[in-house]
Amino acid sequence: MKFVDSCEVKVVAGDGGRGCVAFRRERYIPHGGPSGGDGGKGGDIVFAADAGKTTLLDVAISRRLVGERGEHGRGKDQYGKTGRDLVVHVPVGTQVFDTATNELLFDMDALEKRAVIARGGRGGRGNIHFATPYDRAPRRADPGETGQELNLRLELKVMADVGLLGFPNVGKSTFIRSVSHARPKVADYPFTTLVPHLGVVAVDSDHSFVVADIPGLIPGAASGAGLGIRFLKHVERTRALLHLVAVDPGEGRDPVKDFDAINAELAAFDPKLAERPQVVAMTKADLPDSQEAYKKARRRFAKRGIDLKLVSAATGAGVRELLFALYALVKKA
Ligand SMILES: Nc1nc2c(ncn2[C@@H]2O[C@H](COP(=O)(O)OP(=O)(O)OP(=O)(O)O)[C@@H](O)[C@H]2O)c(=O)[nH]1
Ligand SMILES: [Mg+2]
Repeated sequence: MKFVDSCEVKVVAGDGGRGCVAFRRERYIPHGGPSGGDGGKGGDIVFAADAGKTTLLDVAISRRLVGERGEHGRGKDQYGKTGRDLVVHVPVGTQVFDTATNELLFDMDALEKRAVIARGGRGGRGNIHFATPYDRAPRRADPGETGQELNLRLELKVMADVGLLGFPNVGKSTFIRSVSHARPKVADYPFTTLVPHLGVVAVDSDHSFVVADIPGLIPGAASGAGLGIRFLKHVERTRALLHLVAVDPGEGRDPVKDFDAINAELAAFDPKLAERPQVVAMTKADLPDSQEAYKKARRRFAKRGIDLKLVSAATGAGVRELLFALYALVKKA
């Protein structure tokens, strides 16, 4: 499935129906008076935040969202039917901006949230409303109001409690697979994960939090290296970050340097994000190399006041403690 997290779309709510000019014509009732009904209201454009949606793809494809017109009023006092609302399902976390002013109009930041994005026009009044003692046969009716029209930019920023950070291949996706039902692809090459994935982690039977797996970062990401920092906006709305480091045989990387490099990219993207509380853990504890490296790295992290954890998604070692530490941070924030 294609992941789209930003798009432009024009929304046009339905026009109101015309009011009607008509007169009552019945046998034995001369001068029956006006009987033109009102036009119906045009349909609204409504956005609904839907847990089942993960991409703005369908909105990006449609480009124009149009509401149904209200029916025109008719004779015999008949009012036109209201146009049906167009309900558009968008992912939770979609922000709606006015393209012209760049103003944030709506933030679909909660499940089941609904917002009327553009209002349908009111129906015009039919001539039954215009009779007066001086004019008992009015030939006047109002046209329907036009529906609201807006050019919008949609930006999806996924809503998660914890964001996963780390170099490619450190085991971010393996970790999220081991603690949730999320199924991002895992492989032994960098940039396996190409789009964000969300996983719900159950700490116990009634406490859970949401983790977002994002594509790996490398030095220079802020200026576009690797997959860049395009996906960092998806950890902007998290309360805490889980920063994973690893020592892979043959790659000659250093956990402390990796940690600093990624934090530098984070700060380049958004200094506020760099201050978000982080839990730091070394992965792949089951590999003998990791256990060796952990002892040294732990001391170096301790000097910075960081308590480096050690986990293995493969064996599950250390995972529960890590989840509790994260949950505590999420609760505190
Ligand atoms: N032995 C061992 N291998 C692991 C563990 N976690 C991950 N791996 C391996 O490390 C490799 C990379 O894992 P991924 O989960 O795809 O890494 P990632 O951080 O999501 O990588 P990108 O999506 O490319 O950024 C895979 O071959 C995994 O099998 C672990 O706990 N133990
Ligand atoms: Mg991955």
